[in-house]
Amino acid sequence: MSWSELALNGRILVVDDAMENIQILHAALQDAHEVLFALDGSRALDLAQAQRPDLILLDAVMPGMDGYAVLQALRAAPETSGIPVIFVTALTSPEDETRALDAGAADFISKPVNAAVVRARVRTQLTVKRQADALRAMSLTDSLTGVANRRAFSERIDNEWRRCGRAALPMALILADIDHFKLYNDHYGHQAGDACLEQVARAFCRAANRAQDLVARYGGEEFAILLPETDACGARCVAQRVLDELAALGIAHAVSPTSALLTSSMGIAALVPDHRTQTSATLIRAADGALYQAKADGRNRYCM
Ligand code: GH3
Ligand code: MG
Ligand code: MG
Ligand code: MG
Repeated sequence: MSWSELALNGRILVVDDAMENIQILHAALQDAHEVLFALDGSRALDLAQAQRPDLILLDAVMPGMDGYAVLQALRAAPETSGIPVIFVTALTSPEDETRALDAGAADFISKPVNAAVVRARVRTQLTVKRQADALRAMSLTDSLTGVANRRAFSERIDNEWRRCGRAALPMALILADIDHFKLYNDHYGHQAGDACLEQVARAFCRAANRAQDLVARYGGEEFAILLPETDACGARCVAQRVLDELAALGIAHAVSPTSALLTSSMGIAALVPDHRTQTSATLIRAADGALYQAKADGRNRYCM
């Protein structure tokens, strides 16, 4: 099996204080999975953070940080809270098993392990994980344009609001609304309107192309571009690129009162979040006010 096929079958982190146990589990899994291992709890947490495995096989009894403490720490960090954990342990009383499941373990395998049982239980958990990941991705994506949806935007702006606020970094928001889109639909039809939204969304993504930028469909023909760690000057630069990208698309809008091409108006807000006394609604309100101004000033422009 090639490396990429192994990656398809999931990355598994095996945690056990006895190398012998790691070797047994590794032998059972290595043909179909990429296997990482850790000999203690704190190394396991570091690896989980850095490598984001799809599944963790966790020994319950370890010196220092035991399996329950590791599980608790995994659940507490947002980056690792979604990783399923199977407890692998010689403690097999119903109390032990319930305690592991109550702590948030997805499953429980007793030692000495049987390779076929390990493989079957791992497959089940990886399937569940894959479905959960797909469902989450779907719940955060706009189905027409493929960009983030309003829910994803709300999650992200609140996180960035707190993160940039704590670090005293600026953040910016551009709210964009397509000009005279109702007339576009009326003239070219709703399907052409849909195709247009897809093209426009891609143009926004080209204009805001850093890894931390987020383009989201905010409403019907409204988009939000969230620019963490960006000041007013950087945001204006992105807004100008949006105007240029849309002009380059050259989508005809024969019945627009303000331009022969499809255009967008934008409102920009940029500030260092005062996250202790205000919420991200402050930023959205400011961008919305500026958007209103851009419309009033004649459209196909940005205001701040
Ligand atoms: P303005 O320049 O003032 O923004 O005018 P507008 O016509 O764009 O504004 P208005 O809010 O009156 O109309 C928005 C239009 O966007 C109406 C609606 O049919 C269209 N729209 C919203 N969502 C979709 C969609 O998913 N597909 C299509 N094709 N049209 C949509
Ligand atoms: Mg042990
Ligand atoms: Mg609108
Ligand atoms: Mg509009």
